[in-house]
Amino acid sequence: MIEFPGVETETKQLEQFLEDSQSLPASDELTALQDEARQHVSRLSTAIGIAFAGEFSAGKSSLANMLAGADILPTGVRHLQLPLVILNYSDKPRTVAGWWGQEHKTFPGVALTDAAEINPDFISIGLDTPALQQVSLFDLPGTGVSGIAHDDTNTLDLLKFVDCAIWCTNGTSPWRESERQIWQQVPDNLKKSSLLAITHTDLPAVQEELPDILKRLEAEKGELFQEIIPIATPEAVSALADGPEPDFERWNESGGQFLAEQILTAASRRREADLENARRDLKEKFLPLLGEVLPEEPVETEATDVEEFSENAAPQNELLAIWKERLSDVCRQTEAGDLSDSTELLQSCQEIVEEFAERLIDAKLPATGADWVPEEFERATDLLLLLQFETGDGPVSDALNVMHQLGETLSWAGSHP
Ligand SMILES: Nc1nc2c(ncn2[C@@H]2O[C@H](COP(=O)(O)OP(=O)(O)OP(=O)(O)O)[C@@H](O)[C@H]2O)c(=O)[nH]1
Ligand SMILES: [Mg+2]
Repeated sequence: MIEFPGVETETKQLEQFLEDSQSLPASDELTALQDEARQHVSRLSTAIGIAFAGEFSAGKSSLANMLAGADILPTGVRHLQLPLVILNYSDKPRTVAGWWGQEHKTFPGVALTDAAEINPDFISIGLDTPALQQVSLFDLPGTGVSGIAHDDTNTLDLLKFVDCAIWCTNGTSPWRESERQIWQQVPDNLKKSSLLAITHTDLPAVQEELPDILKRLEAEKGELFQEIIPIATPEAVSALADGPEPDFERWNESGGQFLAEQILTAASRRREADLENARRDLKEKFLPLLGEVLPEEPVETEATDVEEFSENAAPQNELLAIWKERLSDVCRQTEAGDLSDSTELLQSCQEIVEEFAERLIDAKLPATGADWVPEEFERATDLLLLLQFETGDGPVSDALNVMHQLGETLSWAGSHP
């Protein structure tokens, strides 16, 4: 379902730094750098947090359930009063009732009612759903007119724990003044990676008004949201549950597909930013301390730079040589004007990665512990496909980063003893 840029290469480099730096003379500066490296490792191993926020009964829990692929969160007006509920990954299903700054209580399995009875500040439910390894879903209590949520915990405080938010607004009375007032106080960088979901668009009255609603909200959007997405949640849920194969047409029409894609995009971008930060610190702070330097970063501009960053991937090995050859072809085609737009460039990159994903299935890689490499190429294929549906300069620059990262992976996996 949701695929992300791999973090294995950077995590390995950070762990290697932590191991190798143990032999350096102790100093406060070294301890501070090691702490920073540990923070990067922790950040890269933590799922991206996605909040579902909005007023009472806006449809937050229904959407979170849909994306988790499970009917875990209660929905409807009469449901049990709940604090923040987090759906995250766990090998074995378990429920934790948590309090800020106090010891938590754990229940085996999904035990929402038992956990809610002891009045915790938050409840976290661990499920073995693979997608939750990448994203955690935060179902926030509904805000009222005052913007105050359950237990006086403010929505704005809870939003500090997440990387992206989906503000759910009920299409029957969308984007009220009370919602606007809360959202305006959200930090700008969260706004940039957040979506406004207009729910209940399956209702005829909402459908009728939708063109006007969208016109008004698009005019107001500005920097408030990355995207505005109408969604008919019951339609999307039943399209997914329709027989052995989902009903893709209904899934599309309900807005489910676009919403899932946009969440994926926002979350992948956040992960890419984490990776960029880790790479920068590795290159500028950690590795120079050990006398090593990483290959240069890709230049984040146009297609003609592909050749430039392919040059930086060293040392030579057979797979890497073919990889460089393919990238040079793309450069030549770009320079000759054969790739007329960014979609064609992204398609060419996707084809190359697909070819390598296949080559890698049977390849015996010389590096030890390189079993994850074919999977990284598989994931990159999906990501490059998704980037073709985006607009603007961002996708090309994201694709170049992905290609650079894969080149580094091949450089390592194909040449180490
Ligand atoms: N027709 C229709 N009903 C919806 C939609 N989304 C949610 N609902 C219904 O609206 C009611 C409220 O949905 P919830 O998902 O519980 O809303 P919530 O925002 O989590 O509510 P609170 O947690 O109580 O604040 C439920 O009866 C849902 O079945 C939608 O897109 N269309
Ligand atoms: Mg709810």
